[in-house]
Amino acid sequence: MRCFFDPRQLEHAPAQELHNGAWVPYGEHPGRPRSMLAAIGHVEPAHDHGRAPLLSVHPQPYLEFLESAYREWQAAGRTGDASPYAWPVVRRRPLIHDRIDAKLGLYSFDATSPIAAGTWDSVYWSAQTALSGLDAVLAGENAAFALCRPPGHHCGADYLGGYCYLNNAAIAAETAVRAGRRVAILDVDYHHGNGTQDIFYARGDVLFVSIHADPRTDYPYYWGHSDETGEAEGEGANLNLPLPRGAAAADYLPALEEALGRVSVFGPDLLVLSFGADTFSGDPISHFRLERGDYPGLARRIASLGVPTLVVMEGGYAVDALGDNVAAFLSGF
Ligand code: Q9C
Ligand code: ZN
Repeated sequence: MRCFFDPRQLEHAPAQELHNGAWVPYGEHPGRPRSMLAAIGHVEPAHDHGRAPLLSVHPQPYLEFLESAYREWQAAGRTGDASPYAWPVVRRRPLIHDRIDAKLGLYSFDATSPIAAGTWDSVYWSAQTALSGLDAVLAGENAAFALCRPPGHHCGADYLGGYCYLNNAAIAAETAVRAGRRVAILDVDYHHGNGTQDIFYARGDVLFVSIHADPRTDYPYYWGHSDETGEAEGEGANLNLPLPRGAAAADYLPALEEALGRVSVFGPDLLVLSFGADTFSGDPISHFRLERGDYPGLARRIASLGVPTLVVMEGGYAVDALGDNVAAFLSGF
């Protein structure tokens, strides 16, 4: 399978201070892509598609914020990485904010996604990697793998969160729609893809289906419930299939059958698959029990739809096992 990755995606490297004053890499760190690169072997660099496809999902002021946030944080005399800590809660009146501290809260929904010196370059090239993988599928490949990192499915059109800054899967999906494709998105990361859901929630022309840990117990808590079915034109084009903690392959497969059934009825000619390997039993922040040996079969079942598929990398934090788990999954295509 053709795989895409750009070395600039390694530059995002936030650091976290422990209670004893030591600094450690932040939870989503460059060791993740390094593990995947070691297992996959051959990757092709991304082509630069410019900002237009990013702007098809994210508003210009949000992109300007992402690009300038670290510089503004430093200019305000702050040290370390820029990270939100105060939010305009619901029903606050809209204000024009200049202060970086206020903008960080305005453009985020949680505090898990610091902006470091290399963040903009990394998220820009992560999105370009998704677009480069899409090119391969549009050109006739049955499947391609976009090794996107940082991941994307938690961020919405104008907010970051959950280690995500630009929604790579949404950017690829919207670009495919504008190329005339009928697009479904299937999200099999452990966590609900709240940002992707939000971006397409009122759209009937793009189907979003997600299998994930029940948000009553797991992040992102406020989205991913089974009664979220879409709104307006998008009513019925959103399907959430939450599973309880502890779910293993035997529990996962029926949900996958239901998801694929809905995808089939929708009749896409292109599938964007948001793939997270944090469903693995050994994942340090997640609670499903999929094993490496389960991944090829899951992928084969998805591939059996016969729909050209762009696999977009999302989460997965068992770093030593990550590369081999991803390679196992890709082997099923
Ligand atoms: N104790 C993705 O998988 N919560 N993002 C961290 C850790 C945030 C996961 C709490 C999890 C975000 C793309
Ligand atoms: Zn995840």
